[in-house]
Amino acid sequence: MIRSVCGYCGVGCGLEYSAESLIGNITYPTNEGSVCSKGASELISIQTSTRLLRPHYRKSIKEEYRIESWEKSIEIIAQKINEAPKKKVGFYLSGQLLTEDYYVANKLAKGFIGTNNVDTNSRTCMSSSVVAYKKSLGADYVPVRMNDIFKSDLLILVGANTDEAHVVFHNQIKKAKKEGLKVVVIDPRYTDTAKSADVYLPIKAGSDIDLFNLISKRLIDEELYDKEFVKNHINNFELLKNKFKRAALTKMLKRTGLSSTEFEEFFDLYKRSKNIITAWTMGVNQSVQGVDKNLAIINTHLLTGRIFKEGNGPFSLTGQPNAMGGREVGSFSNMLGVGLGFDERSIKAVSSFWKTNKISKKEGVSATQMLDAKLDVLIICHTDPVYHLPNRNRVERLISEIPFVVEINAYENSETSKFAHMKLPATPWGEKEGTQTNLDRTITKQVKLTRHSIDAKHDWEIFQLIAQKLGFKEFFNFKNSKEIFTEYQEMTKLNSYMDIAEANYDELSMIPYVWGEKIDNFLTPDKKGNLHFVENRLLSEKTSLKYPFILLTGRTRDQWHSGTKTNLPTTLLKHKELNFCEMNPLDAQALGLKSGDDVVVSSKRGSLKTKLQITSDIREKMIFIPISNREINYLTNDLLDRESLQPDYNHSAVYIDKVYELYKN
Ligand SMILES: Nc1nc2c(c(=O)[nH]1)N[C@H]1C(S)=C(S)[C@@H](COP(=O)(O)OP(=O)(O)OC[C@H]3O[C@@H](n4cnc5c(=O)[nH]c(N)nc54)[C@H](O)[C@@H]3O)O[C@H]1N2
Ligand SMILES: Nc1nc2c(c(=O)[nH]1)N[C@H]1C(S)=C(S)[C@@H](COP(=O)(O)OP(=O)(O)OC[C@H]3O[C@@H](n4cnc5c(=O)[nH]c(N)nc54)[C@H](O)[C@@H]3O)O[C@H]1N2
Ligand code: SF4
Ligand SMILES: [Mo]
Repeated sequence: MIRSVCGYCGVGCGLEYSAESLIGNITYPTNEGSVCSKGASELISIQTSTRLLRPHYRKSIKEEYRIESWEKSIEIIAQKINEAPKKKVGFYLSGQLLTEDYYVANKLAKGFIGTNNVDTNSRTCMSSSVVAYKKSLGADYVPVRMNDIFKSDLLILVGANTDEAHVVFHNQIKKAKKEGLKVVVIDPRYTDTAKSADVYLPIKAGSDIDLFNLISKRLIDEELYDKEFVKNHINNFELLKNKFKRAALTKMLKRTGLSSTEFEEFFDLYKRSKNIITAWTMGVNQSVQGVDKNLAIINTHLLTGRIFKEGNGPFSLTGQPNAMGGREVGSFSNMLGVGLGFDERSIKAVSSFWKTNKISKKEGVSATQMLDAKLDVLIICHTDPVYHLPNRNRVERLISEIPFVVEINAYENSETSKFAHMKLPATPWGEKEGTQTNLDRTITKQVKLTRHSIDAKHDWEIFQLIAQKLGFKEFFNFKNSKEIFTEYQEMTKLNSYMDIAEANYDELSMIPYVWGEKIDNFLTPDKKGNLHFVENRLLSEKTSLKYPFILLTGRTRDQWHSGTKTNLPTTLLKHKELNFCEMNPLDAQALGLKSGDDVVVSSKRGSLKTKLQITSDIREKMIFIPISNREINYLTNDLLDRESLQPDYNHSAVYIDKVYELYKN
């Protein structure tokens, strides 16, 4: 029997592999033996016919790919990097990479090539939370653990569909409910998560700031905040209080679309609850005011002292298996590494640790702006930006203009591969080993379960080969992932609050290590939490007569994003269609549409075809299309949050047309 960990979502379930089958690890703290359909089928996805098995190269994207040797491929990459000005080289990474992959790529790019254009798809996912945690708590630190729900009285889920996106955590929520936990779900869709809640608030998309400001204002007005805690541990209270004096309560409530009875019932439960956790995901982060939405939520915890206490806290749930590991390594373009930035002291410390003098002081470009940076060389690893970035027509145009694009992928059927010059085959989950950090700071280890495909290489190995070809062999001579993890552990010592050096690599698949457990106070210089006054500035794309619907996008339980791993010919993963569009019965009636109709959905930027499903689970004037429809981002707008640079995926204005038979042919 071998123990490993699931490579899909941020819950990070422990697995057991024996006699060629995969089951949940019963002794594992976060899942206690249970797994969802994706985890259970992960072995099948290694064996699909769509695996990328050889390096491929073409000089221009108009040509067909042909098979190339590893030796020659790496030589071409090194030559292109050498020819390009440093600031014209970019690395587009992923929250699905292992910590060791992230570490080698980050060290190579920032430390030795001298470009800080290293960013990750996590920019589209939880960069708003990273910024908000830093502003309010003083560091990117998640102060809640999953098992805190068993010590809590109230769990507020905002813009999070745990029933489909964090399945095994959702099972734990149901268990905690039996022990008395109350659950409130705030979502414009009556999701399966909402159906299992005690209270459901059908909020209008984009109005969470109003709702949480209402809570904060009432806490202050009714003197329900923790005066002692605020006095001793919190900055900016008077400022917030004064700003709220002028806040128009009725207008705020109106914008949420909730009735005052709905709000009062909820607030009553809030007042009666001793311990409260607020957890959120993409309904909050993916917004042109994603940081502000996070801050509005965090404010309620700072006011009531519901932080750094068991069963309490603001809990951003990460989606990808190692999005947290990426944050820890420091793979955002505005971070150097291990929580350090580009100030002189940090650069000095990291330069001396890596034994280099090539680190640039200038922040790099974010993933959401990398295609605008007129790069000469773009290396994309373990992610599919053509599929996932907003406003795809624009993305396709921009990526086509980059002279040399390398895609490192374990599968051959990504959308990005249509725009790359070189494709390099990576070993996927099951064929490799390395560490990942789940959504509550738990570091675990994936281990190798099956034979390694002959011509595929580990992601870190590919970065190391590039480094060696560029002449940095002395600094990139890792024999295995343990050696990389050990060096990374040493580096984390540069940051006083990261106690990752205490983890024991050899034990991690059996005994996970949770870092940051000793942190029990704010990490700001004055050790105080910062309140921030934020307001809904209504910056998202507006609906109009021509584009009357707001498009919401999101996950379904059995599909993983673009589906290279989950869109399989197996009945295990068939819970929902890949391509559908949910609409409220009243809207459908007004448009003369019925369930099953083929429709075209269009925004100002593009359109796609889909099939209508009529359901009262969605509010009027909104539609929902799952991101398993690979064309989803032809519709979405490319507005970004000004601080986190995260896209506003959930607020695009669209219209719908029926596809007439003639048009269909
Ligand atoms: N099955 C499956 N699980 C996954 C993934 C997957 O691809 N498939 N991906 C993983 C990843 S990377 C991530 S980031 C997580 C995402 O996890 P979730 O964010 O829980 O997943 P989404 O389906 O995007 O759900 C977002 C919810 O926000 C709601 N929403 C939209 N706009 C608003 C708004 O303005 N306010 C509020 N309050 N709600 C709003 C939507 O209706 C939707 O129900 O899932 C992870 N887990
Ligand atoms: N409209 C809309 N767009 C969104 C979102 C949304 O909610 N709505 N969500 C955003 C979010 S939160 C996220 S996280 C992104 C996700 O978007 P992506 O990261 O683009 O989605 P995936 O399909 O998971 O892409 C992972 C890629 O890695 C490849 N791969 C699998 N295993 C390996 C391996 O071991 N090594 C390598 N090198 N490659 C491997 C897969 O084949 C796949 O092509 O989408 C973002 N885009
Ligand atoms: S809940 Fe997430 S980590 Fe657990 S088995 Fe499912 S996909 Fe894997
Ligand atoms: Mo994500």
